[in-house]
Amino acid sequence: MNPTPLAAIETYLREQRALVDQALEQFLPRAEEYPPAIHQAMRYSVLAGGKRLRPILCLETGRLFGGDEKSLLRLACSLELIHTYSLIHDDLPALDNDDLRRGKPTCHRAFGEATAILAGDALLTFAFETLSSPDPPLPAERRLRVIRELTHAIGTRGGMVGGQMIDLETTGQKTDATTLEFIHSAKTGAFFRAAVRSGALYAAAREDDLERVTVYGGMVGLAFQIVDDLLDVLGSKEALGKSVGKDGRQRKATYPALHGMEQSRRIASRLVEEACKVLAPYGSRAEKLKGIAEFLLIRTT
Ligand code: GRG
Repeated sequence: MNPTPLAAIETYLREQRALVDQALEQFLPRAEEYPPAIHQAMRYSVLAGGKRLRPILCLETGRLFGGDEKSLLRLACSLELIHTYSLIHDDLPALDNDDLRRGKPTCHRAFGEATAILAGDALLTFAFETLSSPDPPLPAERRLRVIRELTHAIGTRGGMVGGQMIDLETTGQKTDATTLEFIHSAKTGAFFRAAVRSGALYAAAREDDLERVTVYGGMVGLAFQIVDDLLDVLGSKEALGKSVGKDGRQRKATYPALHGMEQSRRIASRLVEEACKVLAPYGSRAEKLKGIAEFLLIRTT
């Protein structure tokens, strides 16, 4: 009997996660390497789990355009290192002040605030050390374009830190739909877009292909964050491995707060539908990317 599409995508995601986990385990500095405290904190947060969605999107987009698996895996791991840095810093007392992440005490809870700040810094730095490694070889120009792509996506101008800044500034205030879309697209969407774009760039995709995956990545990233907002209301701490209900308590700008639950779900579904349509020219070769997008709508973790 053929597995249901949902079971098939779940199996695929599990396999891909294992691939990324194994590579991360190898790339990260050993826990006993001097100075051990920082390496232990880095490994603790990265290897605590996580869905590895950004690396998987990057790998799958790179494969779509015939990218080399070994190079793509290095790039994919760099994305996860950056993502984990953002989670560690986001959880700090000065920001979200969270105790739980990926089902475990947050980095600052486990290692102290100073070490957690350094572990975030170290992961961000290590991501670019990993990316700039000459093994496997890659034309320097292509590598540089990817580095520029990622730095822009996590920077201040329409990227992760910029989105986070506006998120902070608007907390507790009445926020309009345009500002909210900007916050989500910058804080989360830009990095999703960079995940697929960097995979495509590594595989030397053509500009028209790059444009298609850019639209896909932005829409999927925004849909992901809307579902994240919904899960903060509907999800459980046990399944998500992080605290829930915080957005409402902190009076954060979210889709459910502004548009209501039903309308937010509809917006997310429409984004995923549109994102999948953009991939139509690739036919069944883009099945996995479509499956990942659809999975994001029904995720509970
Ligand atoms: C520089 C002090 C300082 C802080 C920066 C960059 C930053 C703080 C925050 C980034 C914004 C951020 C953390 C957005 C959250 C996006 C989000 C919903 C993350 C959760 O992603 P999942 O569900 O997590 O993919 P897992 O654990 O599965 O990897």
